[in-house]
Order: sequence, then C-alpha cells, then structure tokens
Amino acid sequence: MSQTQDVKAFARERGAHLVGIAPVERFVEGPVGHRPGDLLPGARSVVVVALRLFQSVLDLREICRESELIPADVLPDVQAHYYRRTHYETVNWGLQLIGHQVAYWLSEAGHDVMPTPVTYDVGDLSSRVPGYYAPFSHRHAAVAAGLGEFGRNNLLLTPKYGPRQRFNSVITTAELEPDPILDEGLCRGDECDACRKAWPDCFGELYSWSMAGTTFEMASFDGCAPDYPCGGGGCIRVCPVGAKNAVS
Ligand code: B12
Repeated sequence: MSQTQDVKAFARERGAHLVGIAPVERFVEGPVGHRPGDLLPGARSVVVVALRLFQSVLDLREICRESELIPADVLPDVQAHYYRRTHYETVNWGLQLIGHQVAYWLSEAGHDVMPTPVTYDVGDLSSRVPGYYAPFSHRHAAVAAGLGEFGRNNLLLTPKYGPRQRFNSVITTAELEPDPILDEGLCRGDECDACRKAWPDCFGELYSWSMAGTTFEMASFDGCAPDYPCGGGGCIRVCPVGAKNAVS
C-alpha cells in the first residue's frame, strides 16, 4: 500500500468516518497567514478527517418536550447542554485526538506536521478577533480534500452525511496523493431552501463564490442569530442532504 492509503487506513482505524487529502496548491486563494504553508513551512498536503453526527441528538429539541422531571423553563437549557456535551465537546475532542494521532503517525514516518485546533476559543480570545476567524478553516480544507461542497447553510455537505459531521485537519510536508475535488451539486438551492425557511433570522441574501474551480451559492450568515434559536445544530437538522444515512 502507498503511504497515502496507509495514513487513510490509520485514520479510519482510529475512528474517522471520512478522510481526504488536499494538496496545498488548492489553498492559494486562501487568506494570507492562514494557508497551509503559512502555518508549516514546506507543507505539501493536508489530511482532513471527519466524525459524523447523530440525527437523534439533532432532533432532541423537537421530541423531548414532555418531561415529568425538568421544569419547562429549564428544559431548553438542559437540551442545549445535551447537544453541547455530545455533539460539540465529545465530537470535537474525538477529532482532536484522531488528528493528533495522524500527526504522530506522519511525524514518525519522517515528515513535518502541524496539527490544528478543531474549534476556536469561545471565551475572551474569540471576541478579540473581528469576524471570529479561526487560524485554519476546516470547511475550506474539506472542499480541497474532495470530501464535500459548501451548502446554502454555510456548512460543508458531504454526499454521505450532508452537513452532519465535524472536521479536523493535519498539515504535513508529506507528498500524499490528492483526492479529486467533488462537483456533484449536493445543495438543492431554491428547490429546497430548508435552512433559510427554518431560520430566517440566521441566514440572509444569497451570494456565490468559487474555490478550487467550483462555484458555491451560499446564504449570508451573521452568526447564530441571538442566542442560538435552534439550541444548536438546527441548520444541520433540517438539511435533507444525506438525511437518509443520518440514523442514530
Ligand atoms: C467561528 C466558527 C463559528 C462561528 C461563526 C461561523 C461562521 N460561519 O463564520 C459560530 C459560533 C457562529 C459558529 C456556528 C456554527 N458552527 Co462553527 N465554526 C467556527 C470555526 C471555529 C471557524 C470558522 C471561521 O473561521 N469563521 C469565520 C468566517 C467568516 O470565515 P470563513 O467563512 O470560514 O472563511 C472566509 C475567509 O476566511 C476565507 N477563507 C478561509 N479559509 C480559506 C481557504 C481557502 C482555500 C479559501 C479560498 C478561502 C478561505 O473565505 C471565507 C469567505 O471570506 C470553525 C472551525 C474551523 N477552524 O474551521 C467551526 C465550524 C465551521 N463550525 C461548525 C459547526 C458545525 C457549527 C454549527 C452548526 C454549530 C451549532 N450551532 O450547532 C453552527 C452553524 C453555523 C453555520 N451555519 O455556518 C463546523 C462545520 C462542519 C460542517 N459540516 O461544515 C466547523 C468546521 C467546526 C468543525 N471543526 O467541524 N461557528
């Protein structure tokens, strides 16, 4: 097996549901200071891994409304905690660990590596960065690694799970075989518009932009409109792409 197949097999063994390889050339249009070579001199490839989400957790807000134990006014906070713990903290830490193990594997094979944070600092640090920019964008890396396409909901859709996954990326000097860019038109646009219809306060006007030769139509997005009206993951829940695979 080639080193590319070996590192992909290793990531899957460690639990990754999806893994793709992006060559650094696909990031040339990225913001200065945040392209792979800006973070790791001599970078040649980015390994992108994903863990999927469960539809059952995404649906919790809709179904768990008749508690005999938790007062109705407290229930939304309990549900938000449930989502945060299972589909934010746990999945993020899972991805952080898989990414780190992939980084050790590549390092032991003789390559330089740069692991990346799965998320950003939700405290004081993020409020000091205008626009919340993270040091490295996993959604763009996932496009470059052929894992998926941007949807109108600003999320990365994959053929298998739609928007129901989170990502992590490992930058490396290893020259790995790139995956082809996906161009399937996964987001159904006007035909669907489920994300904008469900959350009109979160998403606005449409605009299009291109990356790596593919054009995406997105809805303008100004953060999760006051206080996460969906309780977390609402724009993932309503997306029909990949929903048939989104079992619990
Ligand atoms: C900050 C952040 C947020 C912020 C802002 C989100 C936003 N869309 O900007 C808040 C807190 C609101 C948020 C909410 C959510 N988030 Co969030 N978030 C992030 C984080 C940490 C950074 C994203 C960022 O930098 N945003 C700032 C915006 C303005 O930048 P940008 O659009 O990414 O990039 C711009 C430029 O920087 C440039 N660019 C940047 N890099 C590159 C590279 C190339 C090659 C090019 C050409 C251009 C380019 O192009 C863009 C247009 O100008 C990422 C993790 C990560 N490190 O990638 C997760 C991430 C995007 N979030 C994620 C998720 C799941 C969510 C939520 C669903 C969580 C929830 N509430 O349940 C919501 C959904 C929001 C939505 N529909 O987009 C996932 C998305 C997974 C997926 N399937 O796509 C990510 C990737 C986390 C992860 N590790 O998986 N998030």
